[in-house]
Amino acid sequence: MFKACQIFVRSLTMSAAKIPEVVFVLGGPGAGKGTQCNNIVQKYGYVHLSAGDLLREERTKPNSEFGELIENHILNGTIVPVEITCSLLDRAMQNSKNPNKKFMIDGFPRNEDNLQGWTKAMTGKAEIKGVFFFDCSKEKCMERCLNRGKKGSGRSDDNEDTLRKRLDNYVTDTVPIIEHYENLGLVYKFNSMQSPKNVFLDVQEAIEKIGW
Ligand code: UP5
Ligand code: MG
Repeated sequence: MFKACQIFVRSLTMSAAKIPEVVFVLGGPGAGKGTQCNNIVQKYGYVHLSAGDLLREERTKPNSEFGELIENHILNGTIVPVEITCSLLDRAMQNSKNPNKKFMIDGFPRNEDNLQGWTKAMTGKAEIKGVFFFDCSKEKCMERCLNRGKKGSGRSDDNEDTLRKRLDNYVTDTVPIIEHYENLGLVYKFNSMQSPKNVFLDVQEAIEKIGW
């Protein structure tokens, strides 16, 4: 009888447990995705998962079978196959100790392969609350990343050659994904050419709108 009660209570708890909520954070290289996610972490305590950071971390693991492949993609500004990125994101979400279950997924999905892969693997496992789109000119993106490189970001892709490729791939691959979510009414667009402080004021308004 006691055992039956335990199972009943556990199943009640499981059905009441909410699935994680996700906001995708998109925009060109240097648009300020990471900067604004950090602001959100500080003010709201939500979880920031940068797909790029997870890939860079995986790349440096000595026993990773994907290290070389990831580095080649990063250096060429091309996009890592979704199976790798999505499994890193899924694992990071599952391992998160944060009780909020509110995740900002930064820099993903960046192409059709990412979108299809996420839909296949994560439907029913996460709810997409919105897409934050940081809109910034190509020139500004280039300038910010080059400055960051000069200040010693240590990122192998903060150089002019790779940045041109990153920007081209952003326009060809990622902009259509933003348009896809725009058609679903999920996009919140920010003018990311303003000061970081003013961008964050707009971000806070959007967070209120989605009821986060
Ligand atoms: N800065 C920020 N906001 C500013 C503002 N409003 N005014 C003035 N300065 C501002 O900011 C960049 C710099 O600009 C900083 O110095 C900051 O102080 C300043 P940051 O917040 O870091 O910009 P962010 O948009 O995060 O730029 P990042 O370079 O990280 O964007 P990317 O999208 O290029 O990089 P990411 O790490 O996501 O991806 C790197 C590579 O990984 C990709 O090219 C790809 O090869 C690979 N990748 C995948 O394959 N799949 C994925 O899903 C993700 C990545
Ligand atoms: Mg970033």
